[in-house]
Amino acid sequence: MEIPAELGRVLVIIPTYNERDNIEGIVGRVREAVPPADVLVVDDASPDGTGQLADALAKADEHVQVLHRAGKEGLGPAYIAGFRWAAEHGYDVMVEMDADGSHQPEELPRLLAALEDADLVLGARWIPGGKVRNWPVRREALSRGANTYARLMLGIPLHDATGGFRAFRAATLEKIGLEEVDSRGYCFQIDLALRTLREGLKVVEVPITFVDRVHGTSKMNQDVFAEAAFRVARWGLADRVERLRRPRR
Ligand SMILES: Nc1nc2c(ncn2[C@@H]2O[C@H](COP(=O)(O)OP(=O)(O)OP(=O)(O)O)[C@@H](O)[C@H]2O)c(=O)[nH]1
Ligand SMILES: [Mg+2]
Repeated sequence: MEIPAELGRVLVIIPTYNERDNIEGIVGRVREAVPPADVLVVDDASPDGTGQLADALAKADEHVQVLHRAGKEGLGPAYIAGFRWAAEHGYDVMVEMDADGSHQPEELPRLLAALEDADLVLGARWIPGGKVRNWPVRREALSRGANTYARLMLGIPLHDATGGFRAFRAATLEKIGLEEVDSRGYCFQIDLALRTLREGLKVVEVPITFVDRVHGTSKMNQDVFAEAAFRVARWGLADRVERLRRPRR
């Protein structure tokens, strides 16, 4: 499957923190799956040398670029820096993808095809056709629970708002006010999906098969979880208060 020409120039943004054993494989798979697309690795000065490995990949392939950041700030700020870089370089589509192999580059053509008729496409695990491979029952329960919580709290029709395999039109990112986003961990994903819906834009979920990481360690921790739980509650409550104050005419 090719990338629909109508979409324009596509940049696949891959944030990395200590992904030494994953970076080369994942970049190679992206290049093979969607040859016209470019890749931007956004590395937060990984102590394990991921940034230098990425530089070597960039040197060997003009479709690959690296954005080095001074230190670990979390997923959200890394993506925002990547989105800015993409806008400055004239890309029309920005894709989010993890470095650890959980998101399969071979599914990119399907995500991009769906973007022809959407403003944001979410790769979704928790819809018919979506799957997870090798995930412990505990992680699955946590992710399903978090998504149910977000759906009910925020009143949004999404089934996988926490996932990080997605494709935005550049125009979508322009409209949703990225400069106000200060979420860092998982809730960054919920935050962007919510903003897109509130702009009245079209969000489509496409089933994906999510594969647990084989190499490296997770950056998910209690702080990331608490940030998401707390912020989603705050956004949900703020929305309800707002609706009470401004009754529908
Ligand atoms: N640049 C940057 N990348 C990050 C940061 N935190 C996580 N990442 C990357 O973001 C992607 C998702 O992080 P993961 O650690 O895989 O998080 P997760 O998928 O919840 O956890 P796993 O169970 O390990 O899969 C990976 O490519 C990470 O290397 C960060 O602070 N800065
Ligand atoms: Mg992961």
